[in-house]
Amino acid sequence: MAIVIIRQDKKIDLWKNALLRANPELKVYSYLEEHPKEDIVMALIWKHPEGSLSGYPNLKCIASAGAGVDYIFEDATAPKHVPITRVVDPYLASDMSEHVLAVILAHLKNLNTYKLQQVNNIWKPRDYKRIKDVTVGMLGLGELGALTALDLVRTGFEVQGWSRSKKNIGGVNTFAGTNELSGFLNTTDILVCLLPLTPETKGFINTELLAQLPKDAYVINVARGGHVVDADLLEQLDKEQISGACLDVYHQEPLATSHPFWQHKKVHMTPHYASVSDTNSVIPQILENYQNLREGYKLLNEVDRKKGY
Ligand code: NDP
Ligand code: OXD
Repeated sequence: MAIVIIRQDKKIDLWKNALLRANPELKVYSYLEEHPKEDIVMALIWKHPEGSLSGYPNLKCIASAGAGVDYIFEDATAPKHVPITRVVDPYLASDMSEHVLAVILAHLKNLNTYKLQQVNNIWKPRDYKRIKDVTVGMLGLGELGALTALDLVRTGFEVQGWSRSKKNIGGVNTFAGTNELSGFLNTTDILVCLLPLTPETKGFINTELLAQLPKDAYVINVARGGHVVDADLLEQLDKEQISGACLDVYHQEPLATSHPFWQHKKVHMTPHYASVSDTNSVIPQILENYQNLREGYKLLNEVDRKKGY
């Protein structure tokens, strides 16, 4: 039994060393080195090259090293019968919550606008908003959305959330399903997207959705670039229906330098780093699943292939 790590960033050694520190007996390979493919039962992957998951006849688990699994479903050559697992980790959730809070406060206190003014030598005080007067609406109340919502409640915001199935989260006004979407959007001042990217949620943040938000609403997308129809968002920003957007994720990453988001005064960008799997914190669940494979037990954090998340 062995694990192969497949990812295109420079973190293969980081993950390999962390696995071996936790259990020096493990057989762990980088997909870039010579390795016995028939020994591999687990592929620990992040944004693998398309096609790289085929050719492992005994693969029993595709373990995403992050929360998102959309990139696995996008690879038509990835084996369809092998269970997929995702990361569920307290730091992944709390890092996201801290990022969202930082973005919201920067918006309420005009920090991005002041930075723009500063580089242009402009002294111009601007009205600011108070936390208690703002309603934040979370699209998605899963592992990350639910904690972010709770933290925002604790900070003093009015918080509401929308998901596929109805939730009961202390202090959060919850909405579910298509029928309750308009009511949720109409009362949301700051929209935060933490949905998984699936065929149902692709292009979800479009003209029709943005038009249902109150005028001057602010949009934060920390989920996937594919949730947003870029041209629609740009149009609603230019029409002043939307007052600004903070984006961490894009259709193409890194985003092409010619993309209008880069130069847009109302778009604030971060480079898909809102929340990143902490290797040491995540390794125990990977090893537990490796053990589960060995003993034939149920896998932790298995993705529902029908739902796509
Ligand atoms: P989860 O799978 O735990 O939660 C997803 C939530 O979205 C659930 O509440 C689910 O509803 C809801 N949902 C899914 N589909 C629909 C739909 N069609 N209509 C309504 N609600 C829907 O995901 P996480 O919270 O762990 O993560 C969310 C996403 O965040 C990840 O998929 C990833 O893309 C992104 N991410 C981004 C990071 C970054 O650094 N920018 C870091 C980590 C993750 P229900 O509960 O009813 O099923
Ligand atoms: C994730 C991410 O899905 O980092 O974990 O985007």
